[in-house]
Amino acid sequence: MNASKHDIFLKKAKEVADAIKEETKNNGQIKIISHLDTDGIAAAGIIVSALYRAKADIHVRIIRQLEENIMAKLSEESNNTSLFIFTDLGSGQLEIISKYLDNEKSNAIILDHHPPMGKVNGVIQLNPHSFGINGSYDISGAGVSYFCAKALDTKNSDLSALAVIGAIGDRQNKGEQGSFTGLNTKIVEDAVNAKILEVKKDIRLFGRATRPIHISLEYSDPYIPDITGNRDACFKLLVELQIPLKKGDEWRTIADLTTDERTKLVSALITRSLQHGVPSVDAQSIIGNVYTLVKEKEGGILRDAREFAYCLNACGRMGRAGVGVAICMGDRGRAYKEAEEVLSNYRTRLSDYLTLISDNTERITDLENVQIFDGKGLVDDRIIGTVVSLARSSNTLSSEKVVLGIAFQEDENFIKISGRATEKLVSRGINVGKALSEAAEHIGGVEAGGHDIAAGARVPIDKEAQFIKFVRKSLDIQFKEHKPKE
Ligand SMILES: [Mn+2]
Repeated sequence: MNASKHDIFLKKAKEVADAIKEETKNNGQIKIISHLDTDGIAAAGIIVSALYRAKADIHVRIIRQLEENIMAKLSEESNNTSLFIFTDLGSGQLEIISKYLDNEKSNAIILDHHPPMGKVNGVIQLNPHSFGINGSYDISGAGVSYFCAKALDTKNSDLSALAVIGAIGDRQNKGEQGSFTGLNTKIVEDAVNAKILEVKKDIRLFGRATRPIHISLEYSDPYIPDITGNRDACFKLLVELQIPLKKGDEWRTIADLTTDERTKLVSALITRSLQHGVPSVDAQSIIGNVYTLVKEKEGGILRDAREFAYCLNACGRMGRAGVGVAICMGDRGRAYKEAEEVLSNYRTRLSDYLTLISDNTERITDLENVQIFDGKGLVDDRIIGTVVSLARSSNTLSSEKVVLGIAFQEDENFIKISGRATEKLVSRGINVGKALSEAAEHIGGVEAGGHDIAAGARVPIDKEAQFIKFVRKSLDIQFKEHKPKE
């Protein structure tokens, strides 16, 4: 059953690739428009690499959201464009695209995994949802782009690792022990066969290959009681377990641990979680699949797939998406250096913002099921979602509620509202994307989109109160309908 769904999807990918090939023969300009997050940048990197190899004339634009004014501008400045390719976005904005697309002059192809909204003619769309394939977990925007690139030329199977990174960026590795499901497993297979990716079981902590062990523990995800967010406790635990923190002058990383040390650390972490009432399955999830990009520099920022994903995200959020795309295209010279700088600036900015939230608690509105942080004039709209999620790990915001972060958009006539749930809330049935979309339907001029765990909306400033009222109402109903399981 599954196989046939996949086969039909792959057949469609071939059709779409043929349409792109046809276009490259006409020597027209191809404009690629992609989303600002990890998955979007990876998706753009894949398609740009594939088209660059096919010697096409390409332009790339990375955007936060495909809003009507952006689409209007794009079509205005695209006199020579014969083809638009939208990656990791577009399916939710079919009407906007068709409204501004001049079918006489140019075609449009959408490679997306967000739920399609509406129907239009004249737009070619490759989307897992159209084939009954789950777009939240089984394939990402980068994955959809990858299958299209591979259908264009089998040589492009070396771009598979980027599709794995995109899927990690969208947190799709939610199978047992951090494994992938559905079409994503095929992509992992391709990357392993191409000898660019290695999958093994290890401690799933961030910064496995780059950060001191106690820092990896401090930033642990999954959450470990009394460890996550508590640097002193992390230090103490390692001393107790007699695990040396340094080798000579250098900090050791998780990847440096001996087998014995690893076993000791894992069992201590699991024991601690269990003692604090964490369900066994969750406690065990500290061990799982880790994905290593074997051709990248050891100890570097791109060696671990999760860190590679983090790096692309940082590039997008810091307004340096171009650096991210260059990294995806294989630039390990200038772009790599720039990415290292972007990462370090990003970390500083995040910690500054966290201080800002705890210094401005009067901007937090605490409701029964929702917490709202008003970051207008304080926090950049590209980063507000990350900041409110992070504020949970330092307990400034609640992990039991949906959090909404608000920031001004560039022109201050609009605000960005980022909604974040948690895995626990999602497993209960809470869906932030649904709440924002429902509210948007009630109020004119709002554009909303996203997933169950994370979603965003662009709201005219004078509609803020009204919009939030609807979001709250929708979430209150969800919380009532999906009571926590005992
Ligand atoms: Mn995506």
